[in-house]
Amino acid sequence: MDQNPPVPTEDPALLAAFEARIAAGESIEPKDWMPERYRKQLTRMMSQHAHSEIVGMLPEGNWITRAPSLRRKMSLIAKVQDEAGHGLYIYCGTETLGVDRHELVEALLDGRAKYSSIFNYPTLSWADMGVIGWLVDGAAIVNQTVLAKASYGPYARAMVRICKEENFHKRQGYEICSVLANGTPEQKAMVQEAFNRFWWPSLMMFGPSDTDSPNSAELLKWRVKRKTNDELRQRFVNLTVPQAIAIGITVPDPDMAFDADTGNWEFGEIDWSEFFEVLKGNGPCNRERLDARRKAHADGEWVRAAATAHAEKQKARSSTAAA
Ligand code: BYC
Repeated sequence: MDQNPPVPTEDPALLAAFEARIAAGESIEPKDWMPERYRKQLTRMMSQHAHSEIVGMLPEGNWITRAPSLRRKMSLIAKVQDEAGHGLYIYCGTETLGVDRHELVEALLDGRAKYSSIFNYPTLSWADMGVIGWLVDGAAIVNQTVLAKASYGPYARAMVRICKEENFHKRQGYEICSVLANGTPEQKAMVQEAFNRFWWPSLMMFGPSDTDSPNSAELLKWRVKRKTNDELRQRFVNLTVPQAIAIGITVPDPDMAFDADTGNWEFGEIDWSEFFEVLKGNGPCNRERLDARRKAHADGEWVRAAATAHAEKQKARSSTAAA
């Protein structure tokens, strides 16, 4: 892991008191003093997380009109709607750090902000809806259950609520996969093919390996992160491989093997060049995702204008009444 980047000059007494609170396991709340660097790191991480929830609606939204039954359609609509709720909830969380949500959205739309790499992959078959719920929400749960113990109170509390919903998402995804895996040979092949496409990108969701993660040391020191990227990735693999075996899915990794000494499912080398290409904007759907968000934002302009006009009218009315 890299050395911590230099912390901007802060009042040493305030900094020491802050670090003592963190060490004592106390929760940091919006009105508490915090180092600028802590505020910056949280803003970065929480805004990326909020963007991921919003962009994450697109791959699954793509299948709402093609869900194979009313029941499947209802749960997919509910899931996509939940993701919107998570995004809005986390944007509210970032506002407690004193940032303007509109600036964050601008940064997403003009391509300056990051969002999770996983949402730059296409959804090619109905089985992808099952695999996303199982693997992507499954990975999110592993990551976010630990973030629910993060030192920043509003973020930690958001994670508690979000994880409850993610658990439902994961179950509905695994159930779709289990039904397909026990279905016709074509259905079984479809779910295996979807799993093959999403397996490695799901492992990449946890971020670069610990030796290449510039932010981890600082985030761990301030107990925003409580586990490293590699620790969480390994936990996800250990949980998921037995689930795959249970429904007859093969993990597309010839190096996958159980190590009885460590209790870990050891896995092969991740193609980090693919990950960094996706981060640079060169994934299969990066351009399409941003275009879709820009269009949605432009289409919503009249709603924002109407809401602003309504708020101004209300304000004018109440000041006339007060006069
Ligand atoms: N994708 O120093 P590192 C969901 C970036 S949505 C893109 O290890 P850190 C769902 C990283 O930002 C779930 N970028 O960073 C929604 C950094 O770049 P910057 C989304 C990535 O912060 C709909 C650089 O690489 N979850 O559940 O210590 C449907 C170096 O990385 C990724 C969250 O956002 C990536 N995968 O650790 C279904 C969780 N990985 O910012 C499901 C909150 C790394 O320095 N975030 N980068 O330019 C986190 O837990 C952490 O930020 C990460 C990265 C583990 C992602």
